[in-house]
Amino acid sequence: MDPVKVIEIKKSVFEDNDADARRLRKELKEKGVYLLNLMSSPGSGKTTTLIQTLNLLKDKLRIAVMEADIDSDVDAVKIKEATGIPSIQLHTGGMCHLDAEMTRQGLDNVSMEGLDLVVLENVGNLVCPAEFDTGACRNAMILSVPEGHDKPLKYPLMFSVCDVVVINKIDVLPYFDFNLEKCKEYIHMRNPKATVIPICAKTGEGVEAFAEWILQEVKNWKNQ
Ligand SMILES: Nc1nc2c(ncn2[C@@H]2O[C@H](COP(=O)(O)OP(=O)(O)OP(=O)(O)O)[C@@H](O)[C@H]2O)c(=O)[nH]1
Ligand SMILES: [Mg+2]
Ligand SMILES: [Zn+2]
Repeated sequence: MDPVKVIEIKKSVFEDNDADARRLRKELKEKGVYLLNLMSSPGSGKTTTLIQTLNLLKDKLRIAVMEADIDSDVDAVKIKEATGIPSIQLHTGGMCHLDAEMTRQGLDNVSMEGLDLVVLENVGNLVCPAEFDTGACRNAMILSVPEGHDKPLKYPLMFSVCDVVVINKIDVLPYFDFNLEKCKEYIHMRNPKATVIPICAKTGEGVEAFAEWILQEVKNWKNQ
């Protein structure tokens, strides 16, 4: 297998990230490529969830993945090996989030021709990724059971900017005092319209609902 491409992202010079993000969204619309920004704390299961989900979608959509991390290429390699989907690694030069210009630098290294969907796995962090619009069409996040059901109360912005919240690692619910109903209530306090999807990325349980959410999103967006 060819080694994955590793892109060293440079710090942005743009002052107005919101304007830049709007510009990027418009360009993506013109190209017909839907960009999904996936966020969560480190280790909540972004890469594992993507492997399961993209394996369900790869015959229906043409997909590429951008894995953002401070260092290493392990996630891009995992995606490529487990799904066969083209995947590149973005190194953020120590930055703990991506903004629109940094996302654009990544997209410049993706062959966009004929593509339907690019998934950006953002840097694992519940705080500043939520503060920077990447230019994505939608934001998704994963909260895993060991993190606790109170996270929407403590990290309000992350939950208010996400259209879908995947609750991962439901296989370990018996070992934690995680209250799924309370968690849904807290998520809806932050974002009444958020879709909540409980899954176990390890076994694939519930993952088809997330795949279906993405598929419908891409279809609706293309028809807009
Ligand atoms: N028990 C259990 N473990 C899981 C599940 N999903 C992921 N894991 C494990 O959680 C760990 C972290 O998973 P990753 O998919 O690497 O998490 P990530 O969010 O991509 O991590 P970073 O990219 O480092 O932020 C791995 O050891 C996974 O095997 C699950 O549903 N249940
Ligand atoms: Mg990962
Ligand atoms: Zn940051």
